[in-house]
Amino acid sequence: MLRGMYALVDASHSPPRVTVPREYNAAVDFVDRHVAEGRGGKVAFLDDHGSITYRELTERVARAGHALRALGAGLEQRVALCLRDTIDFPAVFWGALKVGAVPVPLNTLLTTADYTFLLRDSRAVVVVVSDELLAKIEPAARASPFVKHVVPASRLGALLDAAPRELEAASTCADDVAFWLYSSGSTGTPKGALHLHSHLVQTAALYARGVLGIREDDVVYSAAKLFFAYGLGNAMTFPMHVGATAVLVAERPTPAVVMRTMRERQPTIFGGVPTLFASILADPAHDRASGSARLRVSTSAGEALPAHVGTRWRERFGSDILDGIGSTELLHIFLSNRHGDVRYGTSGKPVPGYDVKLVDDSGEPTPDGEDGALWVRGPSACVAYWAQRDKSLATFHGPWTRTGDRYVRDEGGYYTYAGRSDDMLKVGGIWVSPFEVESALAAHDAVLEAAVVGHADEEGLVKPRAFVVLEDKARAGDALAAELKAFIKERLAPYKYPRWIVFTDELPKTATGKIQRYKLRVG
Ligand code: 3UK
Repeated sequence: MLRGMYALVDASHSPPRVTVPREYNAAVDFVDRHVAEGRGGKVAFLDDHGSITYRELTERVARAGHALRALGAGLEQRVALCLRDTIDFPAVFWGALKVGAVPVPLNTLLTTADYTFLLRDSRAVVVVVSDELLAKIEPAARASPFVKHVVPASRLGALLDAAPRELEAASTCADDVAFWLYSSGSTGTPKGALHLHSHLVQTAALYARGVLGIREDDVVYSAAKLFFAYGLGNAMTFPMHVGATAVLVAERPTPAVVMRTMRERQPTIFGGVPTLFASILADPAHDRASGSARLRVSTSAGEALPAHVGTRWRERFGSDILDGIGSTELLHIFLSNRHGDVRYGTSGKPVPGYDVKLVDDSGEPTPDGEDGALWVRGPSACVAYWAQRDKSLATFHGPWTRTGDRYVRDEGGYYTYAGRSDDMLKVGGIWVSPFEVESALAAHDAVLEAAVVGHADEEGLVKPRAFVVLEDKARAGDALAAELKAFIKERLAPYKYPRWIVFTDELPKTATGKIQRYKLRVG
């Protein structure tokens, strides 16, 4: 009976042929299938505390599904996950999905104010949270009229042990909304991207198998956490599609933590972001010998990988980095470098199964060598943003998604990143809205107004730089700059703070008073 519930993937074609049955619950395909295919004894995940086989995970997922349903998470209702990377994440994510509830992973680095918005916007009825994050989540949960239960991860064990070990999957269909992922908006308001049950197998087949070439004997480690679409694919859905093993680490991925994990776990595939690759390379002691001797390929996404970082990594680590661009909206990577055809400094070529186009302002294709707006079409594009009609209309045009990125294609067909068409910044691979940082700066009583733009650091990677106009010019100086940085770190997710503060007498503005950020970007 289960047979007909799996997606069929024929990876011998380009693009791989993916057939998803109409009646389809992704948890059956990604979790239960492994036991049915005789892979039950294989380790699915290793985390800081232990490991779990596919058989044990199947049981854990079933118990989590029962427990969530008993707590009031019904069909189509949201379950928020504010979890560090441990085995609890896949257990709760798939448990929710299997009973037809909708898991919503949340960025674990945010503030109570952010969570207050996210819990209300998603109307999550259950929140599962790492104990360390409980203090930030609890006030937000209390402020939401929808949350029925907040479950600290430390209570999951007892809760799951008390639940039945077998669970019939909710009879969802391939086009049902399966999970949401939030993406930051330019005004600072996050947008919930709605993804379907069929999307996970599409990204796994087209990108992970078709381009990355993931296999059953791989050990995957992603420094990008599971709550990002990038990490979710890297360390959960991709390895789980082929029955590989994933390494999960709860700690912040500092170069030391990443190198220690490489050494101890010997991954064959590593997923990182440009800032991390650059900071690992900054220490000459970091190389293949002090890392994983089994590393065969790494991936980079989130922002463009500078060419010199790729070439230096290749020299030092004896394997390539495949830079590829993905998005929360498309779920994973749709334009990428590939094995044997790596052009550092570019995002490579379209992932077979996705179409991209570069267009000018009137929607006409731009010729090779000229930059244009990047649009993408593919079978994993989210269907809309939750309850944001205007933003959905501005982004989704029939089967096409506007990425907001500008790209140039050369005659060889390789695509090179050429900046954003809005003011949004990618910092360490994570969105930062200049508007949000400016508003937070303006809340400081010394600040009259502020403008925030991207500025390249010594590695060529963008970080926020603030131009600040003071109420009283005489206060300008290093002491106030340090105070403003600390002020932002306290009020916003810390990665959003401006790395440089420039005091200025006035900001360039249009006749209508709009800040001309582009004028501040130069120099
Ligand atoms: C930028 C890149 C240049 C680009 C993501 C892989 O980053 C991911 O999703 P987000 O929604 O951001 C999407 C935006 O980030 N970007 C991402 N990768 C690259 N720019 N080169 C790159 N290689 O502006 C894009 O529109 O946070 C990445 C897989 C899944 C993802 N969600």
